[in-house]
Amino acid sequence: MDRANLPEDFLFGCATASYQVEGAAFEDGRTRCIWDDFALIPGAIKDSNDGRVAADQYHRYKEDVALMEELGFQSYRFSISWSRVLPNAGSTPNKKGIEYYKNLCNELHAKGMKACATLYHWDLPSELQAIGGWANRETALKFREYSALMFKELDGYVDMWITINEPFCVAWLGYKIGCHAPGHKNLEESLAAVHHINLAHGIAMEEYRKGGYKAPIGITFNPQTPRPATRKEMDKKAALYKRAVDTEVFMGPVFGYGYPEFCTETLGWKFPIEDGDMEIISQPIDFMGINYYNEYPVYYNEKDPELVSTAPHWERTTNIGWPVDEKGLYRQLLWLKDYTRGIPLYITENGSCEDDQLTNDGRVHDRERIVYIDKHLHACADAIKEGVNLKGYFVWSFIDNYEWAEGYTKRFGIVYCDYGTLKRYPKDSAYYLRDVIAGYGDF
Ligand code: IFM
Repeated sequence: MDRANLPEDFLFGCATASYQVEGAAFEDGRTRCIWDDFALIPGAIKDSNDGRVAADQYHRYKEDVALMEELGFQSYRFSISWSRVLPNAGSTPNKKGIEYYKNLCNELHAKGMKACATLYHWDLPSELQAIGGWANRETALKFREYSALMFKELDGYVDMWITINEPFCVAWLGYKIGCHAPGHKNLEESLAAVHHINLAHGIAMEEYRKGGYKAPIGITFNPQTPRPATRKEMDKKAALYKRAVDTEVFMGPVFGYGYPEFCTETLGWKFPIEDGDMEIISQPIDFMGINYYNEYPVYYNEKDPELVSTAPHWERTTNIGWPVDEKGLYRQLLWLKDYTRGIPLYITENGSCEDDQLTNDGRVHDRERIVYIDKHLHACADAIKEGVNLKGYFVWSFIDNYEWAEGYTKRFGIVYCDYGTLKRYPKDSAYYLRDVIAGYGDF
């Protein structure tokens, strides 16, 4: 990718999330979160593993930031562990936990990088799950206290804030499909979770604006924008239905469109909305984050309650079974340009899961990942040419990590983590991205 195809101020970053990389799960006052608990359920995690050690970034953040600097990254997106800074979901801040994030930001700043912090990337304190988690409105109210504390403590440290990462996964995977913590399969609970995660975002926004803080703040979605498998009207409708259920149910309220009619009228879903909620959720944000990995073709399906079934696709699949479809990103960005009314957009995650092998020379030759990233960067450049206000790209992930229900069986990093020694090995894709950022990545 020739950097000249992208705007001069285009931001290049790399991303991770607390539970996936930090480790130090019960050190310095951090208490349990729902992934510590979910990992104990037999069969919940492919390799029965948990995030107790992960990539051990809690102890190795200096080494990691130094490597990011060597690779030329301009920003690091990480997330904050709620139960590290407010143990037991209580009201007494944990100084050591807060200190960790201050040190991380200081380190990034010392190396000339921006700190991009996500408040919630799925590691809910266990105590809040005990009262129903996101199905209980109280959890969204507790988010006020947590977010207000972070804004106050990390003001001047964090350069870019993200309230929630992928509400889709929190509500649908956690409460309807059940493959993520807390592992519930209950429609009513999941509808409550949808509304409360949306509300938590709005509540954090309210606190942020009240505090008069200056760093830009937004939210990250993983918009699902499937394509119709055929030209049939019903397949075209199916693609829109799926987009409504998987995407607009979260983005709609944030952008002031409310819950999609397909959900409220056709499916008859009831969300536990109280007076004033929709105003709280729809306050203006400064930017939106997009996590994009794939696009699927869909058919209309009479039997499915949501009327959609996934059609076979033709593209190469990555090691997690996802089709590689950079044109899907281009199409999605053009749709988002109008839907978000032109606000700044960032790709806050994009990357590829590959069957990485560490060779005897300490290298990982992950050519497929390079091709994947390169294609998606071209899609970004093409979208920018069409007027999409895309401001940056964060690769997922900086380092191999705990891939949720897949445990450590799937690798997304541009840096290889040897889970035995915790030694880091930059993969070829890390050097490819270094060259792109420096302006020499054309191939
Ligand atoms: O690892 C996850 C991340 O936590 C959220 N977005 C998708 C990634 C790959 O599955």
